[in-house]
Amino acid sequence: MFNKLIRKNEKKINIHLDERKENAQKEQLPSHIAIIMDGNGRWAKKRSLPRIAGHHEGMKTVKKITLFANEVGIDTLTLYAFSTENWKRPKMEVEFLMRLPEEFLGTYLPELIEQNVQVRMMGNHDMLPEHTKRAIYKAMDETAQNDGLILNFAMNYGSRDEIVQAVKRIAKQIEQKEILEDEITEELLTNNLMTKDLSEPDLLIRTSGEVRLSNFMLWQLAYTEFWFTDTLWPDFDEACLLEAIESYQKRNRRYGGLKGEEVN
Ligand code: V07
Repeated sequence: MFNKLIRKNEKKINIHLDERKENAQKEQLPSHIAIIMDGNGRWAKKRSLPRIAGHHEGMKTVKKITLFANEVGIDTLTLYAFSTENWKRPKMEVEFLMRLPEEFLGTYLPELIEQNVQVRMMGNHDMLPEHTKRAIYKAMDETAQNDGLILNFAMNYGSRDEIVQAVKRIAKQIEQKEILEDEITEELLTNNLMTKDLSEPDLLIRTSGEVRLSNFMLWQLAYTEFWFTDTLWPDFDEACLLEAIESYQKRNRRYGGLKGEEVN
């Protein structure tokens, strides 16, 4: 029993990354992967570095995972970069975080364009500093014609706020007699969310051992498979992403082609 387990593990380690990638591509891939990129501060603390060093390292992981997800054939990657709660952090840390989109795009945008990636953003833009918005809008603009991976950053995003905004918009449509109460459906609410142009995530990943949603895509994750790992975000790599995808595919296989939800 244990020997079998050990052999299985060794086999897994020994299979080259490319081979694992190719095997994953033979089966149904998650079309949309969403990630809560946790553990940057802890990564830095372990090395006696300031928290911002962890954020900076985490930024490099974003680039690595984006290019790999694109290579594998994932359609959409949504990354939780900055939550509405993150404003409570020390001013200096917030200022550093707000510089990261510029640094990221300044360094990597040419390669993202070359790799056909489309940059998008969801969240409340109003409160973001001008310099942050400028960099992101420019990237969105310059990648709008691409048709590869959609790289969707959740910036100043909170899911309950997103739902409240959607409800307000619908209320206004009713008030202005554009729709009737009976026309309020799940689909209508879905179409008033910030993700209206995206599919729902098939796979949610959260790193760093926390097992919470933290106000992330509450509506959109209703049927999503969750995958949690103790790996800290700056240590997350191609093999980790493949492991999450393999786990997703194993679960999918277990449903044995059953369509729809089996709740009983
Ligand atoms: C941030 C690095 C990843 C770990 C999580 C916290 C720190 C990339 C971006 C980004 C955002 C928008 C964009 C291009 C890049 C980013 C923030 C934090 C606020 F268009 N990484 N990263 N933004 N971290």
